[in-house]
Amino acid sequence: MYTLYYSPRACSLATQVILRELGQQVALINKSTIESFADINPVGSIPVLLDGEKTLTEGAAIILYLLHKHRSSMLPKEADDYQQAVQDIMFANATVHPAYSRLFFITQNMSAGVAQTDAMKAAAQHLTQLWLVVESRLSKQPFLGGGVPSAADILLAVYAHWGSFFPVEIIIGTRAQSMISYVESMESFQLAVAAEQSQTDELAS
Ligand SMILES: N[C@@H](CCC(=O)N[C@@H](CS)C(=O)NCC(=O)O)C(=O)O
Repeated sequence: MYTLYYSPRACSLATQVILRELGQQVALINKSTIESFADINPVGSIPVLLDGEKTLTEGAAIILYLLHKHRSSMLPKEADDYQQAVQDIMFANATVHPAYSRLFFITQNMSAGVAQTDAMKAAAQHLTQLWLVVESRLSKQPFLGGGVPSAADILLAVYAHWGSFFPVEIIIGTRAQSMISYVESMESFQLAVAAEQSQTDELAS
């Protein structure tokens, strides 16, 4: 049994989906319920995963660890396929995630006005470019993982939702949109969202 520290609809949702894809049990702890989260992760970010005595941080590292440990086909053995899978995970986690994080940062740290609007537009344009890269990758296959969703597809589907929080246009092509819709319809994804929601409802009552 793993324990996952999460925030609703944050990147930790992808970790939970992947744990479910791997058939693993997971207990969820909402970060907001922890008084001193810095004691758990001094960086302050989620996901944080507890595996027995071990405390794991950094989303991509956690996912690679889980795929390796549970011998998942989402982490292929053959060198070229392995390299592509890791590159895709890093593209999602280290390139697309921070590009979305910019929107949160601008909203939280710049006063409303022309400068903020321009910064938001520039961030959205960058995201549109990144989704074009995804669109191009999907010209020959439905998922970054080929015929089936990979960890990177799951990460991207989680991030794509964040665009709806902001008054900007981020263009996601039809192939990427189909990939996202498929991942969102997966049982593991639906159960993960429902598990977060049920805790949120409990906290509110
Ligand atoms: N490099 C970290 C960054 C993770 C990250 O930015 N997480 C966001 C949520 S998606 C976060 O924890 N933000 C602060 C917060 O929610 O309080 C990782 O990949 O795990």
